[in-house]
Amino acid sequence: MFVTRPCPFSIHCEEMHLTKSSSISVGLRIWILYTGFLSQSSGSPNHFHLLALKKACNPPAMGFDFQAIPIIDISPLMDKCGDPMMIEDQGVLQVVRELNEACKVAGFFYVKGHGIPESLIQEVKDVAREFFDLPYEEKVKIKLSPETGYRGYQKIQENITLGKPDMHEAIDCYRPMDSGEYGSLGKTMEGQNLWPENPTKFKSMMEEYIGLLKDLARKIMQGIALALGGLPETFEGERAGDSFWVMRIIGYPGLSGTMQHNDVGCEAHTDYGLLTFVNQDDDINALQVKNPAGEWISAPPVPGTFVCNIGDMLKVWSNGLYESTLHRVVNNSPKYRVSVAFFYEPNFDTSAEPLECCKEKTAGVVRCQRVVYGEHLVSKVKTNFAI
Ligand SMILES: O=C(O)CCC(=O)C(=O)O
Repeated sequence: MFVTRPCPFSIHCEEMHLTKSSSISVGLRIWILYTGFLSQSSGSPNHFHLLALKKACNPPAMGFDFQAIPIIDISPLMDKCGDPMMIEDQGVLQVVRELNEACKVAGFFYVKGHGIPESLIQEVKDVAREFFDLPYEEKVKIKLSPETGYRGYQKIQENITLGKPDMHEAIDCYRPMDSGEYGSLGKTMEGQNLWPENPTKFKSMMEEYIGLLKDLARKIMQGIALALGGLPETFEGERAGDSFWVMRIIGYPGLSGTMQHNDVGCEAHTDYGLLTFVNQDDDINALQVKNPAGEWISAPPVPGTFVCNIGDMLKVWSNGLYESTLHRVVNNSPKYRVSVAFFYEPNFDTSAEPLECCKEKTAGVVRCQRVVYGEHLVSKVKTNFAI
């Protein structure tokens, strides 16, 4: 469901035309000023820190051809979230700087120090693998269809991206939606999740995981809000306080008689919402990210981390300062690969449009058009399946 992108630029944002050298020099100059300011100030009031943050995070840095995905230790942000003094903490400021840089340059980053128990991260993949190991007759008991609100199981090649069937099977889940909850806007996505009875702990484990991931995402979004020059709670309340989260539990067959080298497990796409968390098998290198030069860069598994990437709605809110980057999955390993992708999304009926603080950074130029998240999601979901 979450992966058909007939046109990756269907979110209308004007591209930036900064040259590499101009963005580096401006960025460096402000950076030096900023770090100088921080080293000289002690006990400064919050607004000075906010001003410094605004300066540090100001210049757009698009156009760098990244070759690797940065790893960010977010533990200072996790510790200080909710503390009114968080923006005075040097550790938090460092995380905010790193988030800003990663979102501008790659749209992708790994997070470590996230606080989700490693045992749960592993168990979630283990129960997913147990489910995919079941006979088809068992799996299809929770079949995805328009009648189930596009929730449930889809077999290999039922998911369509760029008009081509993907070499993966999956269970798709969304925040439950009651009948009539969002009127005609929500009709397509109404429904409750379909959980398999087997493995028996599947539902309870996934629900615990979803609860923790929502909380983690909320905290990282506070850091991203600061990086953009906003207040920590920018993405709460009407924007994403009631996130229409999505989770895909995905299995990619390994190379075999039917699977050829370079068969694509999931074609190139961007994600739709705010922030994605990929929990991937530790021993298979399959996720690839496209850099501005058009090269596919590996996002190999890094134990103890999630791979994070920003989605289309964050691109809009950031007025195109942050990129929702194309990525794809190619499993050239002989092993079956499991990944669990959690998508932290805006509220279903939220209308995303460039934030004032982001328009300031583009001299008032509006680069991205307003988009209603639910409409964007439904337009994608309706073309994602061969069912
Ligand atoms: O399996 C992965 O590593 C990524 C999956 C993905 O990109 C998606 O479902 O949107």
